[in-house]
Amino acid sequence: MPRVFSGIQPTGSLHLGNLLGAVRNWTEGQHRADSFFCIVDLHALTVPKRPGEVGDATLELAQVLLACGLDPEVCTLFVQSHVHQHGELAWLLQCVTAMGELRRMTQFKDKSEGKDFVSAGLFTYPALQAADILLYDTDSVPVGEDQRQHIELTRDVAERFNHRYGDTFVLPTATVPAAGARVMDLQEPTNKMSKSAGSDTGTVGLTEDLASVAKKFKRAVTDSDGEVRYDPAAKPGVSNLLSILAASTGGEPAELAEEYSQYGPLKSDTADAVVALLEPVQERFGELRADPAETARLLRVGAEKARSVAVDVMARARANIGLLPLT
Ligand code: ATP
Ligand code: LTN
Repeated sequence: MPRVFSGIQPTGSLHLGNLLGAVRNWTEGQHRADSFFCIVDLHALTVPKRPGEVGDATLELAQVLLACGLDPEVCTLFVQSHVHQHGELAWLLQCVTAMGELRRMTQFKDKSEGKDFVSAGLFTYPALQAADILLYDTDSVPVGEDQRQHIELTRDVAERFNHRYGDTFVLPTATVPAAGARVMDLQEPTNKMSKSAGSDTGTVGLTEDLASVAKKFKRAVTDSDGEVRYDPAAKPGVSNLLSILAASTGGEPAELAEEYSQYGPLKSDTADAVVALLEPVQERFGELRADPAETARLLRVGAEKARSVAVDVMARARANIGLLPLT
C-alpha cells in the first residue's frame, strides 16, 4: 500500500477550505493507503501563543478530525510533539536547506509581512514540515494548493540529503484535489479562506451554527453583471460559489454554471449543500467533545504507531550521515 502523510496546524477553528482542500481527501483516501495524519502543534508555535492555547486547540482539532471521519482503526492520527523524532530530523534537514530556498517560500512572505516579531521558527518552518513527511517514507501528501511549494522544497531537500549521504529518504509528491483545492473567502474572494487571516463573515467554520453558515452564503460577495459563469479571474465570487458547490456535490464548476441564470438560487443551493455536509460532522463532534479522555487515549495509540515507523527512518538518517553511535 502507498504511504500517505499530511499535517494540519492547531491554530484555530477549521473552516470549509480545510475540509474541501485537505481533510475530505484524507477521510476518503484512508482506506486506500497506509495513512498518517499529524496535528502539527510545533508548527503552530512559529507565531506567538498564550500558555495552554496550543494544547486546547490540539485536543479540539483531534475531535474535529475524528468527527470529519478519520477512523483511528484505519489510519494513524497523532500529535507532532508526541513523536520527538520530528524535531530531531528537522535539525538535520535545516543543515541541508539553503537560506535562499527558505526565503523564496510564499507562506513565509505572507506570514511575516508587517509583523513586529518574526521568529526564526517561522523561517525554518519548511524544514520541520519536510521532516514530518520524510520520517514516514511518504509517497504522497494530500494538501491544498497553497502547500505545493513546501512539498517541492521537501523533495529538493530529500534529494540533496540522498546525494550527500546516500539513499535515505523516499521522494514524496503532493496530491491536490481537482475541486476545492483553493476555497476563497466569501467576502474577499481573491484571498484564500484562512483560519488566521480571513474575515469572519467570509470564513465558514466547520463547527459554526448552521443558520449562520447559510446566512454567510446568502451574503457572499459576487459582482454586478448578473451572469453565472465559471471564470475565476474575471468572476472570483461567483466562481468560488460554483467551486464550493462542485466540491460539495461532486459536480464540475463549469457544468453547474449552466444550470443557473441568477445568483440567488446558486447561493441558496451552495448553502444547502454545505449545510448537508456539515450537519453529520457537527453531530459527531458534539458526542466526541463529551469524552476528552477517549480522544487522549486514541492520540496515545496513534503516537505509538507513528513512533514505531519514525525511529527506524531516523536511525537510517543518523547512520547514513555517520554520526558516532552511542554504544
Ligand atoms: P492559516 O490560515 O492559519 O495558515 P490554514 O487555514 O491555511 O491556516 P492549515 O493548517 O495551514 O490551514 O492547512 C491545513 C490544510 O488545509 C492544508 O492542506 C491546506 O493546504 C488546506 N487549506 C487551507 N486553506 C485552504 C483553502 N482556503 N482552500 C483549500 N485548502 C485549504
Ligand atoms: N504547512 C502545512 C501544515 C503541515 C503539513 C506538514 C502539511 C505541516 N507539516 C506535512 C502536509 C505535510 C500548512 O500550513 N497547511
